[in-house]
Amino acid sequence: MARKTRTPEEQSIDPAAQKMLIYANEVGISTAFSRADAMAPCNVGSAGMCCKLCGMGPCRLTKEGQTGVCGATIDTIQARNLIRAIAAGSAAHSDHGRDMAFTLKAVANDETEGYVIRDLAKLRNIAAIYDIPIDGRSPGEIANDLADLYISQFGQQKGEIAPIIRAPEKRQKIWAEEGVIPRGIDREVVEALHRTHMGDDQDPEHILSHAIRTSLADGWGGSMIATDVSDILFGTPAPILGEANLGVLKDDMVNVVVHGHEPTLSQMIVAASQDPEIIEYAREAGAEGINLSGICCTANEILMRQGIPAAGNFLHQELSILTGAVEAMIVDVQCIMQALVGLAENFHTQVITTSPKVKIKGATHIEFDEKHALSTAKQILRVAIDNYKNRGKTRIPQDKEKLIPGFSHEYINYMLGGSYRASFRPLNDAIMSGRIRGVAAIVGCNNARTQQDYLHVYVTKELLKQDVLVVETGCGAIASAKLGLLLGEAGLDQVGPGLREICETIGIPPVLHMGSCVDNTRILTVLTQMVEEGGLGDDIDQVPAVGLAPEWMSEKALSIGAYCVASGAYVMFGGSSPVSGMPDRMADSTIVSEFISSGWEEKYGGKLEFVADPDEMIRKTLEHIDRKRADLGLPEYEATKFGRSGDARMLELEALPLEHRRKAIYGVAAD
Ligand code: XCC
Ligand code: SF4
Repeated sequence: MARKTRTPEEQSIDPAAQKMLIYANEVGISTAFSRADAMAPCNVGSAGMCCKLCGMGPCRLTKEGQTGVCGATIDTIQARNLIRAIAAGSAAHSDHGRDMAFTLKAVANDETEGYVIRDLAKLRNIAAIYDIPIDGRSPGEIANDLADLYISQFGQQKGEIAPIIRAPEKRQKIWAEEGVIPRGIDREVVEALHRTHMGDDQDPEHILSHAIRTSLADGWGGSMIATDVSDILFGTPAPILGEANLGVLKDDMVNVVVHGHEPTLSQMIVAASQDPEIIEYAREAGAEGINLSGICCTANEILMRQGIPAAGNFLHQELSILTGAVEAMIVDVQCIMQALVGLAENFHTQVITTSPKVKIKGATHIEFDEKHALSTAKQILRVAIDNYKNRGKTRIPQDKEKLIPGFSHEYINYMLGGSYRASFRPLNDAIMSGRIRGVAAIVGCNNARTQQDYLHVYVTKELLKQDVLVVETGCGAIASAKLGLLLGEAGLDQVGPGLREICETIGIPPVLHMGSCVDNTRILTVLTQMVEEGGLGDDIDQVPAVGLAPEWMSEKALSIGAYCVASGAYVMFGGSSPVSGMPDRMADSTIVSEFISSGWEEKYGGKLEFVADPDEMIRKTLEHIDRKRADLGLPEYEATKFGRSGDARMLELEALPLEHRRKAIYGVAAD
């Protein structure tokens, strides 16, 4: 059956992307968008009905009651596939965290080139959490101890990983009772692989309990370590003005795009690009200088710390090369399409791999290590500059939007109360009064099978109208950025009146960009702090909040989803469900899909669901938020109750006759 080929407008809602897709069609170059159209996903595999764990398979279970050659049921197979994906996601995030911890150790011992400890306050705060002595000690000594502690989390064999103590106490008790507190990060990932080897764990619920443990090793382990160390070394983000979309590329400059995840590389490229010697070298090559931009989570890392523009999210990686204006795309780990190399052959772009873990056939490999970080970064930039003369015709779409990213939990704390009264009290109060109905974290990837950015932006906009405060990370945040939703007060005409009042009072955008995907741990920290502040229950599952990943595609997203559920959140994924099961059964009615929803909710108060229809996702979000409000005894949300303070209220009062005005202000008709 012929597949439907989508038009560029159907493939992406982003005008810059549409322009590049029209060009790709004209010249007959394939992209992830066109390849997705040309190849239908395997309907057996996508529903989680295929097992290829041993040489007797792959076993395709397409009929009711059918089992694999070994007798494995559909439920066991789906549970095994899901935990394997979660383990891979947890491994990816955590290995990133491990590299950060090793970098911290090296910086503490003066073994690196170019890095410093930039955020002493964060170093001291984090060290204090773990009872690492700080008084009278040098930053290097403290950092060395913290690095040792963090490095030991990966290979720890027994006990509990240290960052777990940062969760609400009640949550820790639930985890202890369920026996899911990770012993060591690597251990849980290895055990997930062991349990799913042919002929091991074949009880779906038992397998999925370990999936929770494996995901917790990510969220309250590897990812949290990654965020902590990134802040310590490169600074805790605070709001900064940035720009996003392909229009950030420049015709008269050497365009260098950094793509991937680990800030160790991108931060050093930022530093090197500002080096006078490198700028001079670019000028000698006939360019005005070096123009750096980012793709994917690397973009978020440098955007929220230095305001370096984001060229785009996941599906923009190929599109940026199609502009013909990119001298070099520098990649490290994760979410890097192999197609980049073949695509770049049509242009002058050099794809440069830098991680000892990632090579792509045909790409230039310049290995990056912290001991020679700055020199290597300069070497990479010289390769890019040397390539400037090979540039042909460019077609940079002039689309870009401004944004204000950088809402770390530390900053949110500060912005709500200033230096002296930093606190989450105003946020809790706003939720308790009903000005803010609840909070939604809208995170995760782009997926070439759905219209790029549509689901992210649609769900975000609808929830804002309903007075739901939105926090975002990853490619979802860049989607909102490109479409102008992270613009501070400029976007306030699109939000509900109560939320608008809060945003105007505090001076924040209604969508808070909190960073990259490992920074979803910032959301865990915010939720914990909201609980500790009081008034919203004593555990995360009581907070009127949901997590949404409307366009998910990566295994990391599944790991994030699972640890958020384990932390008490209701999490919904859009797109297709890897556990939907038999085509002749109703979706979401398999034992596994039931278990990760109502089964996990019974244990953890959070649940994971795959909801393809965005309106359904919005409906369920609001229903959940309202139910949590009711459970807390908070007033029912009323759409028109708030939004009258400030200027609007004053104008209204002024319009009243004097005696009515006094009554309105003082409650009595004075005089
Ligand atoms: Fe990758 Fe982190 Fe997904 Fe974007 S959102 S496509 S994982 S870059 Ni994390
Ligand atoms: Fe088939 Fe069982 Fe082997 Fe899986 S483990 S491929 S179900 S025989």
